[in-house]
Amino acid sequence: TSQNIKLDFDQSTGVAVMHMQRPPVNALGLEFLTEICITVEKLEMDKSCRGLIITSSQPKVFSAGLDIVEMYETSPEHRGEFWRAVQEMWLKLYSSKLVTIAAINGSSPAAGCLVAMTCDYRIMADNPRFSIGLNETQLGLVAPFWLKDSMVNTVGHRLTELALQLGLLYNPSEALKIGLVDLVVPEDQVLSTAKKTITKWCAIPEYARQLSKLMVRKSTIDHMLTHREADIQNFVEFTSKDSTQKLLRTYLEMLKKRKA
Ligand code: CO8
Repeated sequence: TSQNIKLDFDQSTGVAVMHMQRPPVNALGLEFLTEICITVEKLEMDKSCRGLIITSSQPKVFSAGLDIVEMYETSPEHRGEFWRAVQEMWLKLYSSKLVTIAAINGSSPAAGCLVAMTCDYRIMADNPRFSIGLNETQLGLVAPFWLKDSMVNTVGHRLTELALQLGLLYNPSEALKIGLVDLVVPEDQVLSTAKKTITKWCAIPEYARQLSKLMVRKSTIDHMLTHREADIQNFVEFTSKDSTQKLLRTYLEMLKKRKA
């Protein structure tokens, strides 16, 4: 448990529940990303831990994605460090030997969807107001190649083509239909269903399951590692452009206004 994370670890089942609690919308800032990485690392080192459920303490939002404030009017050095942390979180979660389940109890745009897609299984609340997807292009941004790869691995090539270009956000039943989530349940049953489901996953012989997971994901992970530094440089350059900064400012203003 740290500032932005409440961790419940049940010693008897070996399952940890990570509640993201960074008000108001679990925006993934540098510090929060680091906390998530450290939490996952610690759980992996604990031999009694077998599974991790990721969920949100915030009402209506799983995670609003990257904290736009980290990219707006910050130094190139800061943005480089920030992007490395984004990559690190993806790497840690995507390659985790733990069983991971996303209990998506609210909206999950952009990097919120990224967090969900790193998991082995996704369960979403049936509230039609919630949405999930990679909406980057709608902001004028481009998802990195490894996020695109995660999407391809989840829903396939053709649907990724549509989803990424159009920046589509899906409601829960649409997300279920395309396989972006695996199960949709009533809002008050998301966590309990996740706990039931993870028990089944944890009953599979552990070593065989872990090796199988890695086998399926390895080429995607290796590809990211090969191009990691270039990806950071690309992000820093892209976010250094006046045009990108202008987009980010407009988007931040739109978010603030929307509320009023
Ligand atoms: N970063 C920072 N602040 C945010 C973010 C964010 N991503 N999202 C919302 N906020 C802030 C709002 O500005 C608002 O602030 P304030 O209280 O000061 O006015 C506060 O959080 C609450 O927001 P809302 O009133 O909008 O809350 P709602 O409950 O009505 O809605 C949503 C929640 C649906 C999550 C909504 O806030 C939303 O749609 N947010 C934006 C989501 C989004 O588009 N995120 C994309 C981020 S970019 C990303 O993750 C990946 C980029 C990778 C490519 C980069 C290559 C260059």
